Amino acid sequence: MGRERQEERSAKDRQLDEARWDPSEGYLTTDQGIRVADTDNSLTVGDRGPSLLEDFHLREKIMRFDHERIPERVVHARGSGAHGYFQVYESLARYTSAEFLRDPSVRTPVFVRFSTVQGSRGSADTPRDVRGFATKFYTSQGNFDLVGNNMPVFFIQDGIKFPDFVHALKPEAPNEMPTAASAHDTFWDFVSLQPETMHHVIWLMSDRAIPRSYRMMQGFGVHTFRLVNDDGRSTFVKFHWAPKLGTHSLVWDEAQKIAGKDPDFNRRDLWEAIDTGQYPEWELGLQIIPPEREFDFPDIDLLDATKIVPEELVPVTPIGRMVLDRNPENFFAETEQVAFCVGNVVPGIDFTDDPMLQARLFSYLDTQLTRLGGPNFAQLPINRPVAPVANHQQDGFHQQFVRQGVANYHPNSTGGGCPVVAGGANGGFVHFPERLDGEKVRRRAPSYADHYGQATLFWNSMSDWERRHIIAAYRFELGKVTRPEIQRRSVAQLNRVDHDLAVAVAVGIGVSPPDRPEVDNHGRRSDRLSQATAPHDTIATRKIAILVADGIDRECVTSLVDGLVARGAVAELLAPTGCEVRTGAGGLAVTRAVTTVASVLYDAVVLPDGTPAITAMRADGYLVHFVAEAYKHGKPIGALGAGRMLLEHARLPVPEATGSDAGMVLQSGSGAATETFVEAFAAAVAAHRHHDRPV
Ligand code: HDE
Repeated sequence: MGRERQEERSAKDRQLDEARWDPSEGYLTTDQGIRVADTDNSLTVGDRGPSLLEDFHLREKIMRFDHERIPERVVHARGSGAHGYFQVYESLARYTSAEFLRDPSVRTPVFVRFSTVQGSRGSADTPRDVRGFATKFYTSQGNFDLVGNNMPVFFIQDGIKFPDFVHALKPEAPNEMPTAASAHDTFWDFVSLQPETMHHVIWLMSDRAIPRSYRMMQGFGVHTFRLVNDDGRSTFVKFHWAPKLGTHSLVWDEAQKIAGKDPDFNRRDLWEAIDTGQYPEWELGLQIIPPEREFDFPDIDLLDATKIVPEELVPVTPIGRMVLDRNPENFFAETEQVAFCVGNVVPGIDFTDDPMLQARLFSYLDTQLTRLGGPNFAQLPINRPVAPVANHQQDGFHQQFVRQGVANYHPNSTGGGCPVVAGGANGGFVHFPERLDGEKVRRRAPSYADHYGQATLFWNSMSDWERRHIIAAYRFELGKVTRPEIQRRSVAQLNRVDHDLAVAVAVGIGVSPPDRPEVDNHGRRSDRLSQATAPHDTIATRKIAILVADGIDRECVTSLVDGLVARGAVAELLAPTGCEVRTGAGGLAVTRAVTTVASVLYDAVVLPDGTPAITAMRADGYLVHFVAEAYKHGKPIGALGAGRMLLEHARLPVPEATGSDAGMVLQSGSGAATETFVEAFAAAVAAHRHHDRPV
């Protein structure tokens, strides 16, 4: 759908045309192009006799089916992708020779894949987990892959620990449990023995680990990278993606229920937003650090992936915009076969000596060999650069091109010396000539030693409700741990982050709380870390359930829908059965039967006026639960006229008459929704969740 809408088709899209095929016309054939006469009956001796080996169609059909699966990604197996474009606001030529960052008129095609980390390919979208945010930029100078996450730090400092970390995180070896969860012994055993994980673990215990939508989460390159300009000057940068819709999360109880009600929740959300033209958008920003400032930040080594550089120290400079405007046409060909490699950089972007980044430079290229069955994975349609490819790499499994001529070596005269080696002057990639001197050692730098300070910074920066959620998350996770010594060790580690946090968690899991702080809380904060301080100013694409039944007030419903849709929200009419409900003014089409969905799949609920409808709803346990559950999850609830009767029936605290309180918005009297009501309700939806409600 999005493809037709695009004003101009990108170079990548035109390239994909070569790989597209449309099965909507022509005859069914075998892989050899032979027309098939019958695809429903095997070739047998007589009607009930044995099948014949010569049935090439049967053999081919079954053989192809047998081999449809490829190995899933060893981490980040569950994911969803989309196409789009990136455009820089103004030239960054003073920092980089990367052309896509220098020409504001260029729209660079991108493919983005979002993912969870722990679960298998078929696991639910909403576990407590880090989310991957990987972007492939198809630039005119070749592919640049920014393979990031939705959290700005990582669990470990050195890539050599990654296999240990992932083994501990993944389902346990004897029984392959738990799926898509970190709440188990081996994870907490590892992190409590490896204190460098403390900072990332507190992010994982925060609401960042349960994003409401891929469209509503930040992205981070995590490592410090370099930009290098035409003069060879290097600048350190950290990449930040900021979602246009703000950064919003689910609540934990809701996330767990969604995993059952709609395991594809985040995937569906991304797909539907793009399909309906509400294109997700992010702003790319850079923290820019000149080389002379490398050692200006006490306790922060720029090469340590467990540390952020607080935005108070280095603000984020917005540099461009990414829009995702087209869904994949085939999940396997695009989202499954896309191969991100951290080592894919273009001239003007370079690496640093972060030992995590260096290990990743090997891992991504290596893992694709197994996953995609050989070394030619860069020739798969989704992975092919739009820049020309010409080299002497050859052969291997699944080679797609027929190379011409004899010159498969360099230097050659048989091919006129081609392809020509560019050198730096003609746009060849020249590695930044970093000056290095040192002994070969296996040793962690002393500048990586502070494992707790930034976990404390994160904790200090949270609002009250965010802290409550973090405590509840630690209690949930450690409460599932079966070995008391792991629980005790985890509490002891928390006591180095913050004493009150450690005590609150200990009490919740029945471990004796520490009697005094292990270290004093340094008291520093960074306000940008809290989701509470982020802007809450739009209801675009929020999903609002309007509960209706026979006898609902039509004018009230239509005015509500009009007011909410005009502000960009998605309003759905949910009724006891599908199709339509009766109103005094004729039938009213509904979106779906309420029993096919649940409150956890919506951002807010409205009960319109209509005494007969509301009276009937009061007798319907599913609907009463729907509203009570939405309340429990802090969601805005609107009620007009008779609608308040259902709130009272569900024993929810209801504001007196017209007015709003803690996300409960009321309009008394009958008739259409007033502008005042819609405005107040929209403000409550924009605020997202109302966590300070009495429960
Ligand atoms: Fe990955 N990671 N990773 N990772 N990672 C993979 O590559 C690895 C790390 C990230 O949608 C694998 O193609 C090592 C940090 C994303 O296809 C594998 C280390 C960050 C994705 C791999 C890390 C990430 C992956 C598995 C420690 C955030 C999904 C399949 C040195 C900056 C990409 C694959 C997609 C996937 C290795 C740490 C992000 C095994 C060794 C830090 C978003 O190569």
